[in-house]
Amino acid sequence: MAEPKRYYVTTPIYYVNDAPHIGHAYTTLACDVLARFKRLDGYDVKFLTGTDEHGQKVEKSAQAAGTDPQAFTDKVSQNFRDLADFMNFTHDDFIRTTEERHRISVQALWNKLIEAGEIYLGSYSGWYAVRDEAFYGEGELTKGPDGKRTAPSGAEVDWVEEPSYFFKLSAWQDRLLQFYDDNPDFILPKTRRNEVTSFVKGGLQDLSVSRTSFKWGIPVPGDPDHIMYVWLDALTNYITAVGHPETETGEYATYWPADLHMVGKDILRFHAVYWPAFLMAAGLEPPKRVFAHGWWTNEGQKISKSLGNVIDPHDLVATYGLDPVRYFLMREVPFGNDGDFSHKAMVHRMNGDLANDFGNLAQRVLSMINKNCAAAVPHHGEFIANDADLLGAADGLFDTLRGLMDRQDFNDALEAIWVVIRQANAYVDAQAPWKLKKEDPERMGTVLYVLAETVRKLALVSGPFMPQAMDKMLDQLAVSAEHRTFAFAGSEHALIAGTALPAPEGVFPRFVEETEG
Ligand code: ME8
Repeated sequence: MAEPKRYYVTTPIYYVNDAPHIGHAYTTLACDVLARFKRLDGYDVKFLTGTDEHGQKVEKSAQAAGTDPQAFTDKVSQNFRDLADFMNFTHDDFIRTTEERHRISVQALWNKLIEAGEIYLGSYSGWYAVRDEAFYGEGELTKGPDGKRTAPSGAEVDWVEEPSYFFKLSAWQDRLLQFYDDNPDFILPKTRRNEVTSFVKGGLQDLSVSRTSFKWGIPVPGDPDHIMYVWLDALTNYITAVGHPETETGEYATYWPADLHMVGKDILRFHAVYWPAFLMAAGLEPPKRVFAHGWWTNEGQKISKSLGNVIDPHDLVATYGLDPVRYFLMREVPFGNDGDFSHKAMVHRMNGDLANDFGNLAQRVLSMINKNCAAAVPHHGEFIANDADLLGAADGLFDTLRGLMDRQDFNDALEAIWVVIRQANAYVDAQAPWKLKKEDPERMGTVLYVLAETVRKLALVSGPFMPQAMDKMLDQLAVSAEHRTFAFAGSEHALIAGTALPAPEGVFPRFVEETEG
């Protein structure tokens, strides 16, 4: 029997200490593009996002805002939810770690770890960075001229001494290395995989998994003076959302192990080292993949509140429009690398790739059909080699993209689409349908038909990246809603000659700089 086509993809759950910015939107966007792609390809998809609401960092932010943590998290979590709607994300679930389903799941996981003998009580004394919610060894820190120590991330650390439960991470070194060996694509991109394996080869310390010096967290079962370490709490969201602790039936049985945890490179260690160790220790399967993407800067500068250069996705979309922003973020840098946001690069993509290449292709084809073919899909005669080449290239995109999207290679996926867009524009120039109107109207019909079919395929395959714009393009080709999936991509579902088409309308606006005066 064929494998059921299922796909479970997750975003990190974001800390509710601050307003969402372009970095958060980026990670969830990548997941949204994948989720949409897989759905169009016939998969049963579960796409999870949400907010990470416990821990010292959130507690401190609530204090600074003069509110109690629950009211604070309610408010900030809603901002993340609103952003997801604003960005047209299609998550199936939005989890909050303050929900009851999550408390039950985390406490159940804790009990499994206790039963397995993987947790013991001791006391922690060492460095802790609230900003990263992470413990650091002395050797990892840099001492500044003022004597203050900072973590590799730049976060300040405090000395902490408190009773604590520990997870026996040190015992997992060999089994983790074996797991990475057996699953060569567990960590992508490859360079990140190497970083993680050398970290694990360097030796693992037992991990402190409870705190006693503050209260904002999930209590340790049977020892409520302790609350759970926020990362153990947070990571568990991925199984809570599929119904853990129920593992035999329901969504867990259907979707776990997750196909992909998408994360930024800053939190790879938690996902690729701690999380599989927790799961294996509890007798649960680790996820299939963790992809760590790169970091965005703004006009060459690190994005930070203190520099005042945080990019609010709302502003970006107000300036350029939603789909151009979605396109830019996925196209501008190879996924996995760091990227720089600049107005110049954004306008270049918008006017070059979108308005000139793709927009112009669709606009030319649709207006010629509108004028010369009585605003209906033209009839076609025999196809010649050039026609078949273009149609074949457009057909080939679906398989090419399946391969690239399975490796989260978004920018090459878009490049592959643009190769066909450029080929189609070259075909328009070479075939010059406007000249054929008098000389050979049947050939004109064939050429415009080939082009309309190509645009249909281009719009279908680009839909996950730019859903609204591509829907608009498919509307103009009168493709019915149920035919907008990859199952209907092939030529056997091609446009039907004689189908009336609405008046063409540009899909991609050109960005015009405002000039003074
Ligand atoms: O780490 N460029 O939450 P967080 C690209 N709660 N991506 C960026 C970015 C930037 N400049 N800034 C943020 C946490 N991100 C934990 C996660 S998961 C079980 C718990 C994205 O709010 C990127 O995905 O600090 C990064 O990993 C994430 O936001 C960190 O979000």
